[in-house]
Amino acid sequence: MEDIKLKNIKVTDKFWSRYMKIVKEDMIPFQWKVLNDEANIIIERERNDKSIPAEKSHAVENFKIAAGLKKGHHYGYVFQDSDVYKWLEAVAYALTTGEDKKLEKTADEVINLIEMAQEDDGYLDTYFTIDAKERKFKRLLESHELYCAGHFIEASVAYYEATGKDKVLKIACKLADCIDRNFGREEGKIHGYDGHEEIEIGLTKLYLVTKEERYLKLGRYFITERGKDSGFLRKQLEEDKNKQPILIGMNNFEAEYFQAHKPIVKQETAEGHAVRFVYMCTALAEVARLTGTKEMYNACKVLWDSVTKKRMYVTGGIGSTVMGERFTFDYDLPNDTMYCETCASVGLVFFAHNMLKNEPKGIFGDVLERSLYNSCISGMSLDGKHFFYVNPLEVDPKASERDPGKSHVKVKRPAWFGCACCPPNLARTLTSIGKYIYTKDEETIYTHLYISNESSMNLKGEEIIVKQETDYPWKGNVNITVDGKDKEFTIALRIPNWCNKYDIKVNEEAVKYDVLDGYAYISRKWEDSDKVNLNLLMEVQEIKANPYVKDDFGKVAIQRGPIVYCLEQEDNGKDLHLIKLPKNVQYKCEFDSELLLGVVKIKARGEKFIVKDDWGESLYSSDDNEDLYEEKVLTFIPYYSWANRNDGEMRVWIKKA
Ligand code: FUB
Ligand code: ZN
Repeated sequence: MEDIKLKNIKVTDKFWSRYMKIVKEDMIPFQWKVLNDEANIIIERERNDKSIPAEKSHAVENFKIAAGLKKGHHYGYVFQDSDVYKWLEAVAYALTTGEDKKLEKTADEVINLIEMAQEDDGYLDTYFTIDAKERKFKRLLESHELYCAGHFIEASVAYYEATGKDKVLKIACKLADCIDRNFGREEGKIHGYDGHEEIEIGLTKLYLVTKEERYLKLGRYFITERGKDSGFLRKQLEEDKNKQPILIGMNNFEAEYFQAHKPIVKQETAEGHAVRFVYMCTALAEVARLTGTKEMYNACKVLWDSVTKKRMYVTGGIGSTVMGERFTFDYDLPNDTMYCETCASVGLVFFAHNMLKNEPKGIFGDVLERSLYNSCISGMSLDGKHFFYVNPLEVDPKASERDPGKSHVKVKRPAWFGCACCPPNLARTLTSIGKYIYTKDEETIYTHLYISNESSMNLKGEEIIVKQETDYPWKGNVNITVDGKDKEFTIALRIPNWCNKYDIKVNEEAVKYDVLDGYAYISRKWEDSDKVNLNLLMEVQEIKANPYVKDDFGKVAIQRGPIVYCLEQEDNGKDLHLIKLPKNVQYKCEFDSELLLGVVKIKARGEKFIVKDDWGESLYSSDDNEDLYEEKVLTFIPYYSWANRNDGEMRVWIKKA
């Protein structure tokens, strides 16, 4: 199974084209200014922690210093370089789908700068080149050297594929060769791995574009090496004569935090830092596919189940606590202290996508869709200039302001963060949204996402044009036109798990199809302009969580199609915790073009608890008078669109009678 190349997919979708446009026209130029410290914005700390470097980004300046063009010291996190790399990757995808000479020139200049910052032996990392040459590869628990390298390699592959210019790829190969010389099983090399997975993803992509087996071997090495010696990361720190930490606080974490507590193929639960975990799984799934290693793919399935069946929020967010931005334990999904980092949702999308390349199963496509439409895009304001690092499911502005344990739960999206991993991560995902729509093998075109597009794909040596038109995510109608060239092949359509009733027609007529693992397979001889019509019934659904999710017991989340909804104070007044949905509540849906750039809002007659005057000043009472509720018309809005008006309370899980 393989991807369709991004350049062969033209997204024409109303919903996603707006995102792609806003990223290209607003977010990318804005982020470029921020990386150059020219944006005139306030950079916020992601939580109340004075040690977070937030005076400026300095990311481009770091490269200029490393390149010898400027004098000074490195500033920012040790992984600040990755902000530039993710920006470059987003630019590459934006250029793949539309020419922009000015943007390309800026990107070329950045690549020249990166080339100048690269050391003669291929080493590339501005922090170490500027301020800590003698500490290279000596503190991998904290250093993020291979993490940054992985991001650069990903960007370079994307830029090469977008423009055909190979300079960036040469820099990437030189860097990968440097890593290859330094790491591996051979005598004299470091027998170890990075504290933050990412290089593995980069290497699989570099292998695919260069066909150089060494890169796949190295990616596989990092995967098999992780956790073999679970003490590696710590031992390295102890052996380092210079005890000065590079990233304060990192060395408090145990091996499990870095998914290094046992070999990956032996790991059975989603543990540690959530972004690290999903990046690891993304690479694991891809190496499993590329090398045909069953043991690796089986491990992927076990880890997939752990994260999606026991540790994932209804929004597709992951990471239950701010303490280490990590997983905790099964069914521990608090709504108001959670983490749900935007990068973690983006990483879950990558993991799901790579699982789909191994095996087309609805469970992967469903999570891909859930995460994308909810906790990924909630990471960005509708104007594309403000971002969430953390995506809460319940917010009370008072608590965010006064409770030190909730300082990470922002009410408003900041313009930028001291740790700016999320905004450019989202940018690169949104500009490449097209690549998540399909995969294909020799016989079958799999449609995982319903997004209007025109694509061409090679099947059995023939160029097949597929055109998809839909009003998703607001309506469940999907029309697919296939120029089938009289070929026999199969089109597989994902039937989302939220859909209880659907209908498939070809050329207006009922057709025979088989359903397997969440996909409807239509096999036939396809002629030019054949039309497939899929109609997915999109109803409002009350979603319940497993009863062991303590925070959601007795509550429901409202979902319609792929979109999870929430209540905001702006529409429903404050004290959202007093609101209850009665039994047999009726929901009414209406597309409101004026609201939040056009959304389907959901109205319902709910109830609000009446706080009687006789409560007076008392905090507790033994009064057993009957509780009284008043009727209240509720307005639900899509979760992704919250916090785009006035500050206020928000909640996803609502009490249900
Ligand atoms: O450590 C690099 C990135 O910064 C992680 O992926 C994010 O969670 C943030 O901590
Ligand atoms: Zn992030």
